[in-house]
Amino acid sequence: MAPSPRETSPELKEALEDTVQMVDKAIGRLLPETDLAEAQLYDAMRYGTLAGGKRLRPFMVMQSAKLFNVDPARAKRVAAAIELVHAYSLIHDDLPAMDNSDMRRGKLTVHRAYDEATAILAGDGLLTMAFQILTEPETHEDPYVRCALVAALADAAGPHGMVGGQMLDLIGETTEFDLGSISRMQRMKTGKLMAFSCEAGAILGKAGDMYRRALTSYAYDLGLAFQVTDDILDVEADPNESGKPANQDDKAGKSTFVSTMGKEQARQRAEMLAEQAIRHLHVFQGRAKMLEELAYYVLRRRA
Ligand code: GRG
Repeated sequence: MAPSPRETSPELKEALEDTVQMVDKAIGRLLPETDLAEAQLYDAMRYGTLAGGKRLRPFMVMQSAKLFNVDPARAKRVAAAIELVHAYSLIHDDLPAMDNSDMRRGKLTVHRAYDEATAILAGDGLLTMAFQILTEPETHEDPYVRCALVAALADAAGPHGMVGGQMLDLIGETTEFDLGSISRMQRMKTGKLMAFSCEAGAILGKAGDMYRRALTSYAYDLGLAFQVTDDILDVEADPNESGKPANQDDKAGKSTFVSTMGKEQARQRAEMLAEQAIRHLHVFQGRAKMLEELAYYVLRRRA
């Protein structure tokens, strides 16, 4: 019997596992153990990036790159760079000045395992390294492509994207947000980096606008479905599964999709967004099966 789209197919499971291994290997190579005097910085960077994490964004890069026959060695570098940016965002998000979290991925957060200053520097180091990777000729022989990758990552991670979204998230602790404001905040905070992850393959493959737009539209809908699911998980997750405490949003006084529309409607909204995300991929005429399945996978996730 063919697996229902509500179950993870063996192909997706294998592809996700392969991505985890590939990213761990790539980051291990980028951040080797060292006995330099500043070794603590590298240890904290390794601690914050290795062992744990679903590697969803690298998966999006690898899958979108495949659609345009991009050399996987190049795609891997971009995938690793995006994961470094993602890891930096989590390390800084966990800091006392932000979410003040002790646990992430079932282990102590970087500032609790090391100290606050080291966590700030580890995040800074990861963000900076990501851009360095994109500028290197091994990422793409065409400097125009490298430049386009740098510009798109800066847009996704900076004030127009993740950093701006994080500011709105903090403002949301003291201001009531309506559904439109929550959606905009999440689009910037998590959607933009996912959109870049999907678009990266198209940039590397010098694909046309129609394909780039299809991939970013897919990612924005998937990103929102992911975030609505995150809000549901926050109220019902078992900390043993999710690796972090439950009800953090409510404790921080944040308006979420669940607090504004209720759990059932939020669940329906997530399903609707996942289906909408998949429709954007129709331009690939069935060649983007793994990305299609990923849209349902984010709804089922427990961590
Ligand atoms: C501090 C600049 C700065 C930005 C932080 C992305 C972000 C902005 C904060 C993350 C906080 C958070 C828990 C958001 C909910 C959605 C989210 C991004 C969850 C973590 O992403 P996953 O599930 O994580 O892909 P793993 O652990 O699998 O890598």
